[in-house]
Amino acid sequence: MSEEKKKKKEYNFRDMTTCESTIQMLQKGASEGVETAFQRAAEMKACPIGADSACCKHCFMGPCRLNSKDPYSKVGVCGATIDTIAARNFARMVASGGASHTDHGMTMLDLFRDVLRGKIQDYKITDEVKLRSVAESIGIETEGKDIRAVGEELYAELERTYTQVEGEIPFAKRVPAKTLELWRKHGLVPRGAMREIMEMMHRSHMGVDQDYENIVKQCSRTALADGWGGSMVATEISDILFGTPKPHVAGVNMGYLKEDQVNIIVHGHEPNLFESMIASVNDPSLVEKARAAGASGINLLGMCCSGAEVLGRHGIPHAGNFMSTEAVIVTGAVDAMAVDVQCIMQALSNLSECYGTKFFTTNPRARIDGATHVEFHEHTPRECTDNIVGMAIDRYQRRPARVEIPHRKDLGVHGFSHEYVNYMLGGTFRGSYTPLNENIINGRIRGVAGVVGCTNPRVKQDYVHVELVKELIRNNVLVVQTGCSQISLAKAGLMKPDAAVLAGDGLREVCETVGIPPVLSLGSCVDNSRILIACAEMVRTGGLGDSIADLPVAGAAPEYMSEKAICIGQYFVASGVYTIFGVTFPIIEGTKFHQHLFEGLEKEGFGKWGFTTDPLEMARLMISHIDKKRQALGIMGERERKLFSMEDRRS
Ligand code: NFS
Ligand code: SF4
Repeated sequence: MSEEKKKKKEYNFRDMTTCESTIQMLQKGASEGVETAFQRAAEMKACPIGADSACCKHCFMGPCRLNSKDPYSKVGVCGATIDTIAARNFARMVASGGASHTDHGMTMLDLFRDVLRGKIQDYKITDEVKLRSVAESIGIETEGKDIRAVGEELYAELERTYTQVEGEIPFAKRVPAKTLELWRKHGLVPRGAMREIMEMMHRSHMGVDQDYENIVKQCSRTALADGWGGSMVATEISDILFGTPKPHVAGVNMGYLKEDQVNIIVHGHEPNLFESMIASVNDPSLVEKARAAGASGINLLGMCCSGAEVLGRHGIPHAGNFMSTEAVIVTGAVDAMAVDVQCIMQALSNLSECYGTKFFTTNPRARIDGATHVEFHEHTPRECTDNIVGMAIDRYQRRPARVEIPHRKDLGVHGFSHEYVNYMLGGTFRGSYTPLNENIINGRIRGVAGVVGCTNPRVKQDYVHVELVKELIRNNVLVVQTGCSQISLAKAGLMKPDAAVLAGDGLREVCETVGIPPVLSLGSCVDNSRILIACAEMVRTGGLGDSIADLPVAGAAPEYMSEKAICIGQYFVASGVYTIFGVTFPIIEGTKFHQHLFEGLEKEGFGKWGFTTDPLEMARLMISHIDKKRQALGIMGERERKLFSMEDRRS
């Protein structure tokens, strides 16, 4: 299409997103001749063979592509079948997604070690109680030892999560016995993540593992090294260093940008950058500098996952999820955007230039053409973040005239954690999951659903997340959330306690008694590990079966886009959870590989994968699964039988 035609093409942004602020900015952007991923996705038809995962470029006898319509009619030059090709492609997504989370976790662990040893002064151990409890959870004796000694032992143990050549990773000790036994039987208990990811890459090389079931085993082992390994380390160490989140009211949406202040957005995943930025924007000399430049202050906001972490930990406002990261630049009000790793669209660099926003990369792993690179070092973090604040102040003074800030601000409760769930239901002295389990057993709460993951321009932003969650809570399913999905629901107002009116009677009663919203915000995507811990705790508490696979729970990533999401899905499935994805699934329905992921694994005692793009169908599948588990546990009361009828509810 010619440039001319492209500019004239009109889009109905209301079909692309339900986020009012994003619509407003897409309209502004269109009138100014800039485009975002929404328009690019409309122009870039997804490759149908790639979408089906029916192509292979693992060697140069190919690349080979099979026939999506008749997948068994052809094989690759080497003879690889559709099952091998799709399983190997899937394996590499798991390896890449798992590598991202585990590398992030390792950065946190490096930081923890150097803080412990006094080599880093700008960060400290904030939550000693958590440090001790994490240590105890993996069998470290803490009685009578000082915090540094416990910390050193914890560090040495957790390092094994990545590096150990043989043996089980430390957090395997947190896995319910029956689930662990199943993993052992199938040879799935992870060694160090480095080894698992290496083996996964090896096995998916040309001419190595060509048995889809065997490939899936290593997919599970690699993914478990993320969920119960790298991601769990990222969460636990971040809590120890920066504080375990506690619920508090905090704001989400672009309305938190301030016309008369220097606006700085941190977008990415690793909380160390963000924590240092918090210190910088509160530095009196920098605040004074901003005032001298005519601003009334410095305003810091988060986006994506590190934003979700500081939203939960410190109540720093969050500007929006993944599909709003470009739209927010279009406000013209962002003086600086600092990014680190993961989910940073390359287009942000050019777009920032269009609006005069200063765009900074900070991590040696992630440079972007056109961005200003100010490298972040944990030993001297303020050098990076002070520098960025200074340049943001300069830009404030030269802000373009056409600034437009959407008004919308959405308050909600954020910062739930496994520790807090324990406390809120049981109280300080009898903290436990017993009340949660009891409410599940008596049917007030039908089950628990994790709704997580990205937003994706191939589906209407936020829409699937919100409709799915509304349907779940209406059916008394308590919803826990992480990542970009929780930002979708925060914008929809479901993280306010009064959203309990949207819940079914039973869930509503529990929420009103405890004073919580029916949708709990748990943090970033690595914080999906909080959901694993909660599942393990529910099993340990008793009455809901012996393994995670027995629990009346289900998971979904209805608008996912990243390989990290695939890895998360695989570790939930391997842990025993039915996990449904939306948008698209890289597989051909009806192939043996498909049957294995979507049915076979469950027969072996694991969870299983599901797929649908329709939020109500997704809710229905999750609820029937929850009911199937309730039935097996013998806790299917009259209440559920009645609620189960969708016909009833419709009439
Ligand atoms: Ni999760 Fe975080 Fe968002 Fe998706 Fe990206 S920010 S790690 S991958 S897009 S939820
Ligand atoms: Fe083709 Fe086989 Fe090479 Fe893949 S590994 S590109 S299927 S020849």
